Amino acid sequence: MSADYGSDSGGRVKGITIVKPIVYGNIARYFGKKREEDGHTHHWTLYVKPYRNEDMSAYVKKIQFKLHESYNNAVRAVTKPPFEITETGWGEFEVIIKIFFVDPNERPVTLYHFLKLFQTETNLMLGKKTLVSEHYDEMIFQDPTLMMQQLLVNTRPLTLGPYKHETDFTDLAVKTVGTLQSARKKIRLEIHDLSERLKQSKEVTAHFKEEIRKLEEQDTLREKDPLSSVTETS
Ligand code: SLL
Repeated sequence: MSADYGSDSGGRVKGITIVKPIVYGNIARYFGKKREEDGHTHHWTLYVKPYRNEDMSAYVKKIQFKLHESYNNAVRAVTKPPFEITETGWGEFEVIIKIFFVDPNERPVTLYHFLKLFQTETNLMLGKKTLVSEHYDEMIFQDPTLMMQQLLVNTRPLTLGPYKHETDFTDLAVKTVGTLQSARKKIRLEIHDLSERLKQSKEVTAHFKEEIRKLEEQDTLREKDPLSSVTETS
């Protein structure tokens, strides 16, 4: 028996969302001096990794890295893990990363990463030799085809041993929650402050409205009886 997904569903299973967290970026290391032949100064590796220990090639067909034009074959494609490019160079530039999926119905995901080479002053003082510039992100698959759903769900681990990242993302998540909480508190206080000011302004407006009303009332009285004595209001 064949399942009927409806003529306009493109074979997609409705109401399903699968999230795949990833980590992408680069690490870099200074040679220690400038290389005579080509002026290169750094060694770097650019990558896209799964956040969890899984073999992404089950559902990723290839990952394309578009490097700076000064590189030979600036567009590099990697079809199996590790999805990374190792090179040498002298300058920083923006990389366009495009992830293609096994299911051609799935639109490729594009990421932008600024390939960093130069350490910050602080890291240099701390004696950190390897620069790490990486980001956490999530690929979201909305209503994937049945085939893609199977590929996304039935993945195998990438490594048998422990799997960890350069960045402690759990720690980063805790810190980010803290930052968000204090921002929320600050905004709450600001809202409170502004509503107080609004309340005061409303009171002032009401007061003046009342004054206007009184003056208009006097005016009307004067029109009706111009001879009546007018008492000045302050
Ligand atoms: C800059 N806008 O001027 C950047 C460009 C280019 C980086 C950086 C060497 C390539 C090669 C290389 O590092 N290019 O010689 O193969 O800083």
